Amino acid sequence: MKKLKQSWQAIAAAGVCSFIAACGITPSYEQSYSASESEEVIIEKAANVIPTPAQLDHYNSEYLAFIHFGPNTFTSKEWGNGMEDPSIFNPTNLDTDQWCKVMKDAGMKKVIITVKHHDGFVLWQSRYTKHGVVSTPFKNGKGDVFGEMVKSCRAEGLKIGVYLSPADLYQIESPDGLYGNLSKYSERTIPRQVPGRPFKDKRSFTYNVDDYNEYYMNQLFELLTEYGEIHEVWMDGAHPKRKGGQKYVRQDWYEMIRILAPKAVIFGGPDARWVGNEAGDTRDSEWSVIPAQSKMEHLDRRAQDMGERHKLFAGKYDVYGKERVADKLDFVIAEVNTSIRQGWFYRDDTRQHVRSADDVFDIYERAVGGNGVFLLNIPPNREGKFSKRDVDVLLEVGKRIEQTYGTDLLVGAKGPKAVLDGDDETFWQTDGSENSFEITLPKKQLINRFALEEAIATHSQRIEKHALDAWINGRWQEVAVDTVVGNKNILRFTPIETNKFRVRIEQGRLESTLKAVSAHYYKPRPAKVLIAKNKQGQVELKTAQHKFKWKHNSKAFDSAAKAEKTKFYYTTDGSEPTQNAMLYTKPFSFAGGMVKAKAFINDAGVTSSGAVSTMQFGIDSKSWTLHSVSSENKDCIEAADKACLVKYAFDGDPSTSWLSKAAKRKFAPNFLALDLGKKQSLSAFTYLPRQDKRSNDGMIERGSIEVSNDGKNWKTVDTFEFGNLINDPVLRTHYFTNPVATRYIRVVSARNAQDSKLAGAAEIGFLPLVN
Ligand code: FUL
Repeated sequence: MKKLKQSWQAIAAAGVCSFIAACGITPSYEQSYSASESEEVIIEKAANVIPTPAQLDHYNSEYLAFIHFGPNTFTSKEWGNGMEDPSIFNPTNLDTDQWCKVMKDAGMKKVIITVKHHDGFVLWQSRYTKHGVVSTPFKNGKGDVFGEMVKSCRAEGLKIGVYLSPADLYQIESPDGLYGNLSKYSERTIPRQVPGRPFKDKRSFTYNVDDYNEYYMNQLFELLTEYGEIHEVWMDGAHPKRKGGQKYVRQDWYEMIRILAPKAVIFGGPDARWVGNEAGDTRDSEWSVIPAQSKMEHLDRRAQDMGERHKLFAGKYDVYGKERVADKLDFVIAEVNTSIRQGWFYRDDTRQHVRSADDVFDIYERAVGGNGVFLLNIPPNREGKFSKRDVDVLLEVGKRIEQTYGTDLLVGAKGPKAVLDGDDETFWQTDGSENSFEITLPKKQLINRFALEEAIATHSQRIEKHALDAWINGRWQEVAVDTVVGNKNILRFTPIETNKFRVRIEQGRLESTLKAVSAHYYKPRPAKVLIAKNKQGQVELKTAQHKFKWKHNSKAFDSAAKAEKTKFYYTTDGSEPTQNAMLYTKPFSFAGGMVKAKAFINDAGVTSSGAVSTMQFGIDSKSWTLHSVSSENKDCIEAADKACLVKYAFDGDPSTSWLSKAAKRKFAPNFLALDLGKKQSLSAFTYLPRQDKRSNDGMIERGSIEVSNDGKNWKTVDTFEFGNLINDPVLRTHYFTNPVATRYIRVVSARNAQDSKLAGAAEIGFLPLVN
């Protein structure tokens, strides 16, 4: 076996020809290419796309905090409309010291804040708009939320990023708004000088821009020059609305950012990308080297296989299901972004679901240990603080990260020095014949996590398949098989006791490298309880399965899991389940309402409990009948099973959905009316948008609820609004202002996401009024 110990400076000095199969292709931040090149050349190029220093730093940040704060915090909306009165923004006790201390203690390294969300409201004292903190009672209009946060976080050593939404509803909706105002492009100086507000930074730029692009760049200038080093600029791709064919001069934005914030990565641009969902899901194989386009408008990728060989060979990439031709291979890091709460903004401290520590830790391991970074949103409350529920989870996760990954159980082990010396510049490399190595620990250890890191800084991401064996009962046994590694891959498995590991690289692009490996132990906790209705309509409690990506093949590994004596306790009155609550023995009938459940394990007299699971069940839809519907798209060709029929909106199956035809007139909107069988008392309307991702049509963003006692005369009792349905198509709940008692109920759509003419639903439901 050939073991290399090379620093990357040495490689540069030696020239790359000795390290890659063919000469001519040198490691670079991007490689131009086309599908007409041979597969061999394409793979060689892909294996030589490396991250920039800013991207490496981004990877090292690993666990990032996201802060969504603004008018929506005070209106409980996911998306504002830009016309909110700024005076509603009034945090009574803004405490950014608390945010930053908690984030630091939680193990986070960088924080990104919505200095401007889609509503256009700005959290700093911008020279270029009054729609922001300057027009609020907060500190008599003199406050600077961003400035305060920067100060607090610098004190904790946290890096800073800004979310500056390109979409801007205030600039769209207000009469003198700049967004899509059809202004002429002309040479303009950035920043535009404003009397009485000189800049300390005397640099300036000239760009050919229209009013809105100038506005956006002026604000970038303020943010990137007046608050110290900025490490990330976050450009969200969502657009609740567009106007006037507004285009963005993205390449100019990027150019200016590179100059003003050379250490920053640009999200939604050349450096970092959305993982493709907001639920904390991760890909099985996350490739950072992907086909791209030099003049890319916006990087928005949901395809699961975007970096796989066949995608590279095809020379194409998908944007919302549409194929574009690639002209380069680029290194773009996946950011797994999700919220600790249901929704991105704070709504309340009673109903809004907060993720458990188990859940957050699980996402952390899949994201950071899946060649990505983890961006977790914590929305401050109306006081301007993190609520206790969020703080408790964050600190618990921080503790678990430290306990698990703060100790490397391979310390003192024997094996290739390059992977054990903690030196980022040394690495082990396959040499074509010997593709594995062994590690011997000083003594047997209990281990259930094994982390591997490729030398991406010099050798890109190359491993396509690898496996881990452990010496158990006198022979090698495979404990994990996985695909890519990249920056870091964490293999998770049921605890094993061993003193010897073997790492095997099964497949790679050219010769693959590893610069570090480490082993860890995560104390197993009682599993999460899954609460769901079975086919008979009864509530069933089950143990949620860990999302381990591989299947081990040794029965011996199961014994620990089997020894777990797990019992489920549950409540239906909203209280926290304890061992005095109801003991689950078999599926039970339930008329609707809230079920909370928790697993308890009694092991040798010691009791441990898992996270609380909560499930809201609506009233039973079995006795409902369709009263009327505006239209159903019977010819729908999107699914062979005609998944567009109206019955699918209340069949209990989230994978099928109703899709209407286009509404004919504004005043004849799409609707769906139900006969609930008998008069029922309801507290909320629940809406699950289509889940199939084939198109964004048919998601009801705004609408009303009408009721009737005779099925003929209807009365509007409430209106609802759901933002961000396309990117986050999870179940939404609208609690009625006043409880509703009715037999007939009608859901009327007033606006569908992206102004689609079609309404639709995967599931419509109603929560019962529980006294
Ligand atoms: C989405 C936005 O529309 C949400 O409001 C949120 O900011 C999320 C991070 O990105 O696309």
